[in-house]
Amino acid sequence: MNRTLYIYDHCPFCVKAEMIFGLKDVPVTFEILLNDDEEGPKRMVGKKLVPILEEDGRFMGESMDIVAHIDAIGSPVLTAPENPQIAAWLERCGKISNRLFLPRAAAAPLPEFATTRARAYFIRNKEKWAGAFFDLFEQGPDLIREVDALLVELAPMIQSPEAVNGTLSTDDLHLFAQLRSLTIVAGLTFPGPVDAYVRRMAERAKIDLLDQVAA
Ligand SMILES: N[C@@H](CCC(=O)N[C@@H](CS)C(=O)NCC(=O)O)C(=O)O
Repeated sequence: MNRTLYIYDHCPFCVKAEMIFGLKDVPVTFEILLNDDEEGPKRMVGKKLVPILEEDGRFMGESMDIVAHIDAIGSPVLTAPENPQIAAWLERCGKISNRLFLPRAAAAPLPEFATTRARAYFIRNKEKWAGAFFDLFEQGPDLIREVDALLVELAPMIQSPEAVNGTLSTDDLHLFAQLRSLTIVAGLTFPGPVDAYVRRMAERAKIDLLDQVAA
């Protein structure tokens, strides 16, 4: 079976889908699309959204559908129940972290922004709903203080660097995707258990963090 996962490197939904391949050692080719490529995704799934999984010429969208599909091969690895406290934390953190993440992702040397047009497309689309990136940079110190406080709250919820609830669950996909996005923000302080978790999960899932391009 030939599998290709179409992604953007910055995209947290894509990270969730990428993780299941790494955690289960299922062979896959990652193909990073240009951010302004509208035709490619529309041809595959009828809308301009990634991740998209192609299996022998058949296409599937929706990150968590892809996760469930791949986890069903052989023995599932996402076996622990979710902890509602993690979802509640993610809900609170997501609103703030996007305002730190998006302007920094837009400036980073990521493959989906390999052309000037692709980067401009991303900036236009994201500024429409997140606000002007320059203004978001100006708010950086306040936003960093808020996220630092949330990361301190998260630390005691992490049961092990191997899995937030002790054994792998879908919480690990949602949480790692969020924390990986935050590694692009220079000046945040990851408390010890959060730092150990994000680094170990990156190893287990075979996904690079964004700290090399942090700003
Ligand atoms: N519900 C979808 C959401 C996917 C999604 O929002 N993907 C974003 C990238 S993070 C996207 O492709 N947006 C269109 C764009 O960036 O132009 C999923 O979980 O797969």
